[in-house]
Amino acid sequence: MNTAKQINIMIGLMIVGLFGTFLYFIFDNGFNAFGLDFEGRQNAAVVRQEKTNVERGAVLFSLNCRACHGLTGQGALERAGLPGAPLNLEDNRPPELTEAQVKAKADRFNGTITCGRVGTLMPPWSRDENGPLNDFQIEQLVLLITSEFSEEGWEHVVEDGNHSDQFGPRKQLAAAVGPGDTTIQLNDASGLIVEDALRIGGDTIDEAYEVLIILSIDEDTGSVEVERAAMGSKALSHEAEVEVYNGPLAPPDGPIIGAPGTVPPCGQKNAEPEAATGSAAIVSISGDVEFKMSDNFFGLDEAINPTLEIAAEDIVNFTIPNVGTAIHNLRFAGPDGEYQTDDDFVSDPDLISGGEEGTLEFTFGEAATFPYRCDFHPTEMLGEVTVTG
Ligand code: HEC
Ligand SMILES: [Cu+2]
Repeated sequence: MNTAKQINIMIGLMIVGLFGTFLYFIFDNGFNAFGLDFEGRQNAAVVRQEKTNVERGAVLFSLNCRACHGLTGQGALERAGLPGAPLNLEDNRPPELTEAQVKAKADRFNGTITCGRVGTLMPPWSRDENGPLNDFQIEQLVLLITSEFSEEGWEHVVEDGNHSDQFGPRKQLAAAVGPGDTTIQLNDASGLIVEDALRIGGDTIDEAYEVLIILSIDEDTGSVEVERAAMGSKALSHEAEVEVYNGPLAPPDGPIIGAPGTVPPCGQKNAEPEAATGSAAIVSISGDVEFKMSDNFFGLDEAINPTLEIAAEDIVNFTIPNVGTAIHNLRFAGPDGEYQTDDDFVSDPDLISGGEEGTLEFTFGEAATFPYRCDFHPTEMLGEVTVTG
């Protein structure tokens, strides 16, 4: 072998070696160029870790948070009267949010879960505040809400919840149920308890469910007398053989965190005493009106939750800034006096986060009186509008 050949072989081996190192580098770090996107070994590990944490957050949520925030994490959007804020929202995660926005939300949610929220039912969860969860578990819950894998996480919440709400042995409807029926027929009515709640439907996030309260049980025939459309749910039709679940738990009705006279956690400001001063005020409005939403009341100049007076045919253009931190909205029941019906007037958007602003154009042709409210705080943020003829 002559020297020239040896040199050629050496150069060849060097090139092979360099190329191998390059391949390993890509394998380790991932590669994203020329429109190619290869997830490296390190990135894959990070992704796997995040998915695992979201999943753990889902299990924690299903154990601790469902009574107030709902079985799907959608709060009042899932069922009227649930006190917890909706958490399962596109607004709370990518791609809707940029990385910086996700970070800001995550910090705020971490603070809320750690310390609770003054003036609401949201309790403090961290060990430092005598709650049951450690910092890492709180971080996993925040990831459930704000991760790019949140959607899978919420599906996991529903699956996990359905599993734990299953009766053993499983219970099913023995016959179809119409929305007006007050007796349902089960394959097996053993083990049920009068006054407990049952749930029918809700197998997936998008499937609505109804809550029924047990009034009496006939174990021999499997027939159960029920109160329909309980706990803010609506009466639905149910097919034969669908699963009947146990629960849900009713949300507790107290204590309010940092209520006047108590010490608020984490040095939060104490709840503002109810600013009930002008609550009976009647305010005549027309044209452009700023109707503020605070935690948790509507404010128009000095008046709190005022009775609004609007002349028939007048057009009122509401600007509705949310100057609080909770989610709010504005909904007029419309002339039928019922919420969630076709003649409602609802703010656009129908869910306004803290710091954001909505609008609503209101006009109605004849004399009428009907209520308005915030869907998320229906017992605190409410009032009436009188359209004068
Ligand atoms: C006793 C009822 C209750 C329970 C249980 C509960 N929450 Fe809440 N949560 C609330 C209420 C009420 C609010 C505040 C709603 C508002 O501001 O109007 C809230 C607010 C929040 C917020 C802030 C949302 C936002 O958009 O500002 C987060 C995050 C949250 N809860 C997470 C959790 C998690 C996680 C759990 C379970 C570990 C949990 N909550 C358990 C009642 C509850
Ligand atoms: Cu509100």
